[in-house]
Amino acid sequence: MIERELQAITNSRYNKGIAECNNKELYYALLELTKGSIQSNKKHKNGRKLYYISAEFLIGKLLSNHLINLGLFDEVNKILCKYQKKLTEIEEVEPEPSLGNGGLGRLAACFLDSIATLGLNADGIGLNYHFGLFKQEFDNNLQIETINPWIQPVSWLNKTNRTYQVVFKDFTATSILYEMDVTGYHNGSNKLRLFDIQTLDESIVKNGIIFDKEKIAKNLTLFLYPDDSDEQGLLLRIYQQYFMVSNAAQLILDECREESYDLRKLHEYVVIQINDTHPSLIIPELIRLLTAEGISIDEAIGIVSKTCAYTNHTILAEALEKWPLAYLEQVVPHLVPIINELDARVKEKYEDLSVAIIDKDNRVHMAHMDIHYGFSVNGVAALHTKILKEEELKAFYKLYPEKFNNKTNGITFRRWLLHCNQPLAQYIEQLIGDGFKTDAAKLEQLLQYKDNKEVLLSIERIKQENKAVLKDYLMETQGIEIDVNSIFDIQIKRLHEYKRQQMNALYIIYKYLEVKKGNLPKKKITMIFGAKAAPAYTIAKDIIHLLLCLQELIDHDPEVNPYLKVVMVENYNVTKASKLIPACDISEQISLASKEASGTGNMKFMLNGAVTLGTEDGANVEIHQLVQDDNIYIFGKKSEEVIEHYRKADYVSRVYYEEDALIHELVEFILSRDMLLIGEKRNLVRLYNELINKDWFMTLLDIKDYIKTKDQMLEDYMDRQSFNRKALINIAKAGYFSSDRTIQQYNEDIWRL
Ligand code: CRA
Repeated sequence: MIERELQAITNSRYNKGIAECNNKELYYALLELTKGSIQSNKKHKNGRKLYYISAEFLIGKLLSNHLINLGLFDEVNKILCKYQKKLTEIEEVEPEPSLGNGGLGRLAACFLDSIATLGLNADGIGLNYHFGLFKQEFDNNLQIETINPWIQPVSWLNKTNRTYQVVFKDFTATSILYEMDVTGYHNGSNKLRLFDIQTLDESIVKNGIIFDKEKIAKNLTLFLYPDDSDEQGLLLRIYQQYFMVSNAAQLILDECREESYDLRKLHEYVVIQINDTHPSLIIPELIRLLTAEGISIDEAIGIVSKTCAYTNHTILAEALEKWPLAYLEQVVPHLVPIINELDARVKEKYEDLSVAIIDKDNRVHMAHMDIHYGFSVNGVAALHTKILKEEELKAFYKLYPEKFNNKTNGITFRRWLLHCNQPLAQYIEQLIGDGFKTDAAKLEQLLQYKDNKEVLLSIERIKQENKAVLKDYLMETQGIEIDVNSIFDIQIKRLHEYKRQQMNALYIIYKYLEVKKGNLPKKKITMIFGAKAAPAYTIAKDIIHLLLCLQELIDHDPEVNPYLKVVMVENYNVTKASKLIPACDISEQISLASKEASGTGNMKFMLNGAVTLGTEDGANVEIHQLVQDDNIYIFGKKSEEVIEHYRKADYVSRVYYEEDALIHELVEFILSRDMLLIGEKRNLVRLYNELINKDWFMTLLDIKDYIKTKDQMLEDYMDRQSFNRKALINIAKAGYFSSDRTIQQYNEDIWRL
């Protein structure tokens, strides 16, 4: 049946049969086939509708994802096999959408998958960035940014007729709506709705990612998170945010009108989840639009406050958006009176100025607006929500204890197990049946095999297969040779000082020096990194430089390279994550306690049988509770202690550097002769100084415990059976981190769809 359909498509498109088509032709044929199946699989949804508004949706490639969700994956695979074609090779043709940056965007994508799977009435709303997040290349051991074009004439995007006018102070933009289908696992579909500006001009981008930031009509939807290190960049971000939410608000109200809903009862029909503060301007925009309908400002504020809910994803001060009122005045002056009114009401009611929306420097605190004028505030892991309540947002928690709730993040098991690790998924199915595919908690049934030698050995063999696949992939994509008989230690995530890739780099230096001294590891270690640094984040780029220099140093040192290998994966993205995670032994989750709101990579690794090396931070805390001490390696200072250091401002990294001989040696190595021969002096010196004089994220505080714990872990790895047992227990306990569970909780406590 499917075969005949596919045959018909290749015939009409290319005038040839499946067998004669190349991978590219087959990709487009499958795209057409899949789109057709989604259409026939749509289900009518009613009831209250959720709009999940987010600046990012890091959805990854979609072909296999849709095939799995539609229940067509195995059949299509079989058909392709028959003609000696491979789906994995066909998939290579598909460009990965560049609509996200990191965890927040990937979370939004996992959520859309679970929302559709649970059959909830909901759409995602965002922007259709043409180049999205930059593409990373390495040149001379430095990160270079180039454009990441991903939109093709035929793709998963469907152009609609919907268009809106978005009024800015200096011009009026005309939008156009694109949509992508979001399929649920064996259950209907929803939509991801992406707004674009009609006047966009891709040709204004020159020299990598440089463009004229003032030509808003031409640049508005070019990039996700354009450089905001200058005033023009900041203004552009406000233009983008308002464009996103004004379109969203108009769309939401239109859909209500289409159903003849009474806008005065908006909250009965609609709930809006504000994903971090990028979409926060939806609050004043909706109030503005409702008052334009003749609703009083009092009533409009009341309606919106019952409709909007806010998710906080970070406590890092620099990520909590505060827009100067003067900038809003320049871009969207019509929102300013409303924001002033919202602020005045807060100031009238509460004396505590720390909860004001507009501060004494005339900056608008977006999160404060969300909390006062939304009905729910949630953090993304238990520890994170606790810190919000007790520290960061304490003053707000006192005012509105009932609004605060925790929703520990989750991941979709369709992509992060069924698709990325088919051998493991099939093996689990053999052991416990396929119930875990719809009820992730069933993975616990694996525990009955935790002492079964044969099962443990099979788990090890599957990892070994996955390592071989990764080896081929790295050879093909970067010409890098890795040893499948080494221990794979992986840290993949955005580059940020709080995530402490620099601490891992110091570990590399430590191991390098150990080998030089003749203290050889029992087994070779391959340390793999993948990370993009924000283009204007200098120290993050210096850390990438350090890692690339260490990679080169070790590659060229015959004394060390039999024992140690460093690999920096270029342009880390969802596609690469899905090759790296199934092959991993040690999952590095080493952020400074209190700083990583949740992390979701930690969950993906666990699900694929990697053991976590981590701090008591974010969702690591919950992983620890689930797997217990024996099956995780925890090190470093706890969040209370870290917070205390910040409060007292008493952490001085130089003291650690001066008083500890080992720390001294490791840090000094950054400026050693060998390193200066390979690297750029300017970058290395800057990073060295940062570590000694600032070290805001306390690398030197935790480095010794980190080294000790990691060495213990490497030692324990040698007892294969016992380490495989840890892997199995991690898989068995990962069910809690299914985004299906997270979404069920959002729906029960917040959305009530
Ligand atoms: N960077 C957090 O730092 C968290 C994700 C998703 C982040 C992660 O710890 O897992 O959100 N925060 O909740 C963020 O983007 C703006 O803040 C992230 O992705």
